[in-house]
Amino acid sequence: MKRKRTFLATVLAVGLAGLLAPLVSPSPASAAQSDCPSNEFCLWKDINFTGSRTVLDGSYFPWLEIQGDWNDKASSAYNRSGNTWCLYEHSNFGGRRLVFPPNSQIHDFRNYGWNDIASSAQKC
Ligand SMILES: [Ca+2]
Repeated sequence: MKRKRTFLATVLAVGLAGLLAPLVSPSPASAAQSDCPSNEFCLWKDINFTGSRTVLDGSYFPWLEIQGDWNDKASSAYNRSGNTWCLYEHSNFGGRRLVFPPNSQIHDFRNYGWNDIASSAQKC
């Protein structure tokens, strides 16, 4: 009798795990987004926080190409910090500006006319 109850409990546990797994598994997009460390501002080369990622660990980036081929390449960003960050169209904070309030994100720069535009960044 005890054995049968254990078997039933196992079936129920496995069944529940199977039902809950899709609810707790992060989607690929959110998994990539969560790769951005806390208190940092992160850029991705592709939309939806995919492709190569860079962490702007600091506060002042007049030439994004110094980060490693990041000039005119960013397509999504996550500001996982309490600071406001700005991206700029040109190097040395020139041209148009795209503002990221604390804890904000843009999953597709195309929606803002900013795909592959950013050339510099800083806390602003
Ligand atoms: Ca540019």
